[in-house]
Amino acid sequence: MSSSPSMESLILQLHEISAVKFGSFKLKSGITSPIYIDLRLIVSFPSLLSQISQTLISSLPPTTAYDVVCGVPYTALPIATCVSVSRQVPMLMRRKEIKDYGTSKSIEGVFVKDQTCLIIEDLVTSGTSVLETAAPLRAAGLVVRDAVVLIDREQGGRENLEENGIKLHSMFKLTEMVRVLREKGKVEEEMEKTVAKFLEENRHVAVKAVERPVRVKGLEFGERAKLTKNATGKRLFEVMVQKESNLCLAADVGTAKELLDLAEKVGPEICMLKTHVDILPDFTPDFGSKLRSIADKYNFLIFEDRKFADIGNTVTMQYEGGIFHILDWADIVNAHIISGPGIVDGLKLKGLPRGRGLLLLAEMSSAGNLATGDYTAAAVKIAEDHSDFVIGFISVNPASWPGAPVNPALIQATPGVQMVAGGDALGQQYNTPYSVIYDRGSDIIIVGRGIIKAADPAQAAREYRLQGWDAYLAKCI
Ligand code: S5P
Repeated sequence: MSSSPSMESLILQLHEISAVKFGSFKLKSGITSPIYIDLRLIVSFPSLLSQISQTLISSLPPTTAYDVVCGVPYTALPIATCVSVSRQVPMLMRRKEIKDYGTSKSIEGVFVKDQTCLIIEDLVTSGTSVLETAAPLRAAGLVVRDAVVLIDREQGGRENLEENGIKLHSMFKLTEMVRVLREKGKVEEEMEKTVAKFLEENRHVAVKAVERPVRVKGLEFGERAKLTKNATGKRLFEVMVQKESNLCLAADVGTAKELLDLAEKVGPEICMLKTHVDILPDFTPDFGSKLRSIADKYNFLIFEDRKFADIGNTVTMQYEGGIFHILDWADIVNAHIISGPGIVDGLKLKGLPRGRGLLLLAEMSSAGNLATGDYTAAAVKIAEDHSDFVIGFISVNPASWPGAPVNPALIQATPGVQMVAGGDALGQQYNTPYSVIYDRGSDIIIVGRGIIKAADPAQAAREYRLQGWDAYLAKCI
């Protein structure tokens, strides 16, 4: 196959400015590559940047329809900007880090739900960065069907994106680029062969490492429901299957009224709603029964994130009494194990006769937390010893625990989930739904601000539910 003169000229110019180098380079993945491409340099060559942008957009099939464009941060941002300006197509920007102040938006720019967004990228290897940009765009209600890229490294990105409903269009493939450079006398035939061999040997390495780790087939939730000894644990598994949802909403809003409104909106998408009842200034004794009737209507469980941490005798009183009467309305509560197994005995005394369940905090999502190693192992031991009442764990990476996966009767629920990995200003650390469920071996994603702060929380919840459920299904195959 021969390349057009304009394409050849672009390839030669990229080589000329040293955006393409040959030798021996250690990549981020740890692999040593004979070719290195650094397209960040093109911002220093405005005429080349402009040519690339024009050629890139012209290389799309004429039938490709889009209302807005979005570049994958950061290298493709100037390319997307040039496309936007020259074609007069509005652009959106995806934040790599979500701010914890102001609007907390992950997408900047003006758009309308159901508009189609074209993703622009410089280089595709596994396709992960395109997917990381597509996820928040889709969560915001945009349609993403196509991505256009300058260079396809032919290492599985095309197939990976296809699986996620995105068609990849590339200006040229890595092998074409090297062939042109060899034909023009810029590289030796020997190097062309070395690159071809490297590509052959590493064709799907990136996808395997990033997206599809080899793993043992997971047991389905329906099967696991039969293994659990606790009625609430069993019900949670069953609700997940009935609603095809492994999404728990962390309803950390300002008032009880807002919380009940949100529960009405998001109810159809979730298997569980998590409260922090002590943050609600307008709490009234009928809060529990109001939330319960919404939970019954939409078939989800209520989890009060009380994080009990005291001695057994004290927690019995905290669970049952005070202003909140948590025992009366929460199906599930959770506890730290810092005080030892007595805390579980105390909570069980009150909770088990009412059919309630308990989650133990085996790990935490915040940076620098101390719930690691032996502490996590102790939580597993306590859970096993009380599996009539303990239904599972708050965890972060249960796939990494010694002897993982632990008892399949126990449920793993993981906070610190957003469409884009990152964190907030106060130490919270986020992973994506896919990595939490598929790579880290959890069952339930707990999502707060990713949904609450979205322009349309119901739509965002739907998107999280679909992603969480897809990842669960992938694990069962
Ligand atoms: O380790 C933890 C345990 C919990 S339960 N880290 C957490 O973030 N949580 C809770 O999950 C936290 O209290 C909050 O209610 C939710 C995460 O909210 P987000 O807004 O960061 O998604």
